[in-house]
Amino acid sequence: TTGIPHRPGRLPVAGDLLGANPRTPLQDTVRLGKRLGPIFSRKFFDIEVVLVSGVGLVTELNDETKFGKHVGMGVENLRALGGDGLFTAHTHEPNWRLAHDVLQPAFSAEAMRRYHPVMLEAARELVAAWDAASGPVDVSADMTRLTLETIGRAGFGYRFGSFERAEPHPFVTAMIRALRYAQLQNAKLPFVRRAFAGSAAQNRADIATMTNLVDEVIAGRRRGGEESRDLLGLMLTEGHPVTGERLDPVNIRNQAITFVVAGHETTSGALSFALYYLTRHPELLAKARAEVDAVWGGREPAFSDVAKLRYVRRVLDEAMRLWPTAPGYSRQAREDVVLGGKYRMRKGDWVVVPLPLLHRDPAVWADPEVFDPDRFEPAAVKKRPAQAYKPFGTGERACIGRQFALHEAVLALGTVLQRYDFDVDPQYELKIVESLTLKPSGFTLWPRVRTPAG
Ligand code: MNH
Repeated sequence: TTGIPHRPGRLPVAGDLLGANPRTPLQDTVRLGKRLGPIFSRKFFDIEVVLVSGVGLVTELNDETKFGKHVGMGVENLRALGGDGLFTAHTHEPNWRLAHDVLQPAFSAEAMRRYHPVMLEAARELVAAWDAASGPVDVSADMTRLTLETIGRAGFGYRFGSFERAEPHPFVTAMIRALRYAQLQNAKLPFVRRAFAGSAAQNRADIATMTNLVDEVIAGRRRGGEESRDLLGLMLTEGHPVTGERLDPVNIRNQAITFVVAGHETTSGALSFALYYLTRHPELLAKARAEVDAVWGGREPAFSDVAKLRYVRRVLDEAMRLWPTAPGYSRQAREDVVLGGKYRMRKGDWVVVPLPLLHRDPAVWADPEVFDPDRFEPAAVKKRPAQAYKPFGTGERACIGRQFALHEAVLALGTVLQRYDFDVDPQYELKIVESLTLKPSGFTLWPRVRTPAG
């Protein structure tokens, strides 16, 4: 497409290869987008990707009559892992609609009520670990422990035992490598892929590690025969609400892997970023904690207490504005269209929406780099275009786990604010690792149990 800005000094064959770091494709895109504006392209050899982040253009892209989800870039590379599971399925694959309809009840308000006790249980394990800490803890690692225990128990009745392990669970180690491998398959130079992504054999082994674990969990449930209305229970026993059609065993395995991965990796990052920003802004931390003290007092929250933490929720919303941990999605034209009255797209053409840039669109957000949870006060939200903030994606392919993630995250953040003061490392500067998702790297805090008077 002509007329779309790109990095100055594009090379005839290699394109925009210079200045691209295979470890940080998203952060490179953000840096570039701040200079190039609401639509721009990046080209590597024979592939040119168009990135769209202006709110006007994104509003058009989010119109479901004109565009739909494109399984592309990182998501397509995950098909080896997720197959036709919900996240990696093409919308036209019959298993997408079938699984979506079968699993929807697992994400109802009533279902959240059932998950609340196991979410509390995981939060208690985090608290036990932090109470025992005799020095700084790795925040991203512990948030991953928390969210993995939560999805394991709420979804599958399975304990990974993350808090009893010094190292991450083997599932997590395999998953991180597999996600990074998928991300790196976008690199066009074979030696870059080899140097950064690890080998295809390692990737096969990692996928086998994850597959074997979910196969074991599923087999255990089938043997045990007990009824449960968790995710796995629904997949094994429920048919489609209208047709009665059931999920097949291969698809159930794909869904299980999908839900363990999608169900913890992004929530963990969101919690970590929220704690990063709160501990950098003591006045905001004090405000959030005052809310927890006022609403929860010294008690453990009941289900209905969680949603009452309006300010804590805004802290998470604002953290996901700056660093949405699933940092983008792709949209594909259903028919020939002209985007923004200017950019011709044929049926099937697709573009990427880099969310950190949408969430910094200067046309919408004043001082976009400033962390300010008050941006999510209802009056402020009402004044913004509806499509300006999309951390959970858009349309029928938007995140099915949104309520699950938010209940879990508000509960966990409230719990640690209620219980701890934090010693920060004043030297730390935010460093973000990318493995399709985003997380703070090397971010530590020393949690100190608050004195009762405080
Ligand atoms: Mn989730 C889809 C972000 C938590 C399960 N999720 C998406 C998409 C985004 C997203 C963005 C759309 C991607 C695309 O269009 O290609 N998800 C998040 C974030 C969090 C999150 C930022 C936490 C914070 N997600 C969760 C949790 C679960 C989950 C928790 C499960 C328990 N997400 C999914 C599934 C899909 C999805 C499944 C795919 C849904 C579909 O296409 O039908």
